[in-house]
Amino acid sequence: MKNKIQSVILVGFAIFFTACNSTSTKKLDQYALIPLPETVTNQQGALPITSLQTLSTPQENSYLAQEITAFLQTEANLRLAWKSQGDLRFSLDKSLKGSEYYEIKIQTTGIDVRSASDEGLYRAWQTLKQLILLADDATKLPTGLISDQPTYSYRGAMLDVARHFFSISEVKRFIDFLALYKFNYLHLHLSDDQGWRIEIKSWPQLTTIGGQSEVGGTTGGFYSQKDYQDLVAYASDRYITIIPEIDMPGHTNAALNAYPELNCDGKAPPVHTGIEVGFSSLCIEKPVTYQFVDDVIRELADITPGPYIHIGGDETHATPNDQFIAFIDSILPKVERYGKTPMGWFETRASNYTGKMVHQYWANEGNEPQNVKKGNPIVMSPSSFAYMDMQYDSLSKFGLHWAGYINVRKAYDWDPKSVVPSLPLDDIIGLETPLWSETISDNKEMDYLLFPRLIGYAEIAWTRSENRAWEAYKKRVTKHLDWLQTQGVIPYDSPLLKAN
Ligand code: TNX
Repeated sequence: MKNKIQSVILVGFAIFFTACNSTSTKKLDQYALIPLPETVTNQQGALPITSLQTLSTPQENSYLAQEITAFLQTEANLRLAWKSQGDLRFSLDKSLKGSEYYEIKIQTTGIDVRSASDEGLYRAWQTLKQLILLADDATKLPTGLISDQPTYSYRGAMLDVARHFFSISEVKRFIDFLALYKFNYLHLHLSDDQGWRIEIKSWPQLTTIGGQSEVGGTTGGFYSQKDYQDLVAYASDRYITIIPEIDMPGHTNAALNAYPELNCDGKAPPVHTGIEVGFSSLCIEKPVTYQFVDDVIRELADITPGPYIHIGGDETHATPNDQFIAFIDSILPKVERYGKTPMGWFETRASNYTGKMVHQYWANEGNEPQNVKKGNPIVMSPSSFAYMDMQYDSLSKFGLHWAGYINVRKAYDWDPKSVVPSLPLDDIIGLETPLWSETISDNKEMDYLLFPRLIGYAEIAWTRSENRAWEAYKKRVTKHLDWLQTQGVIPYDSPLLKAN
């Protein structure tokens, strides 16, 4: 009997301790944050979430304040009132270095977030958001300090809305994910052989005719300039800059179909709904081509507040090389004339343009052209590591595999500065992960290619390479996938995340 009582007491203690442990707040450095911050320091104690009653931000009615208020109401049932010295305080501190550097101090009485810029405060808020979303016990937060900053100033993703059209709301949903993972550029591939997606008022048939088609023969679509500006503003609230791309002189069948005069023979080629590339070219010799390019760049620059316009320039197999160089040399100054910095795929690196431009590396390895201009910034999108449209493996439902398969580990285990050692590494400003859309046409199909890989690219772009390790990342990304599934995302189910 005595023994029985003893064991009941022992079991009771065991249950009590397990219960305590499971409700005790996990330490700050045990949270599955992605991208992993530069430093996380634990302190004793916890902050009860309900003690957050008031919020302060540099501007009372900013988008930041609205996002915080709405999020905390939905996720934690808190109704924060704005106050100049709130319990949750976001403040600008010009003594801090680096434009996106931020510090978060969680104390038992409140939270202090500081950065030299509004952008830094927004990135910090994404970290806090993740702490709340990933908490085991959502009633409190562990105390401690986080200080953080990005490795790269350019952390981009690209969406091809030309092969298949994606609606404004589909793109906004994509932007929401980019924001949560601290991306700061969204490159929109707005034109290709299969469709032209942005209204150009001086050349209306680009969209009334060129916007109607897409891969597979289904109906495409296009953004009015107003739609596009709405998207730009939505991204800009989240400190994401939109980079519009008009791909030239190749990848132009939709424009050539809409305006026969842009063809050397004056005849419109048929609509293209397949996925072959490299057969179309604007007519390099005709003056009307340059009028067309000028109008397109001018209208695009007018509705694009960001610094860059991407002029494409890839895979121009239908344009003789000397003509290609002549064309690129003559259009890059137009971008500059309309107040923007040109960006181009790596083929444009052979241009004689002497101004500043950004080159986007994409080839498998070393397609460094002769006559290279060093010193211009490079964005890394190596196709065999960074292309989200590559299949994970031979069984993948969507995607292509011309650059090989990219499983979740391969997508994570590379570094922009070591993947192509022959490049001038100091010129590399970051990475961009493109999502070409030959094989996908809506959010659901897109999610399969995006997740989990997008999350890994976010970490490569932000977190220092010495702080990144696959085994630890694997555990963290699993938590994110659990959360994403509660948001309706069906990610690709990677066997690599199950293996020990
Ligand atoms: C190559 S990469 C392309 C695109 C295709 C993509 C498909 C590059 C600059 N051009 O036109 O959509 O492959 O993976």
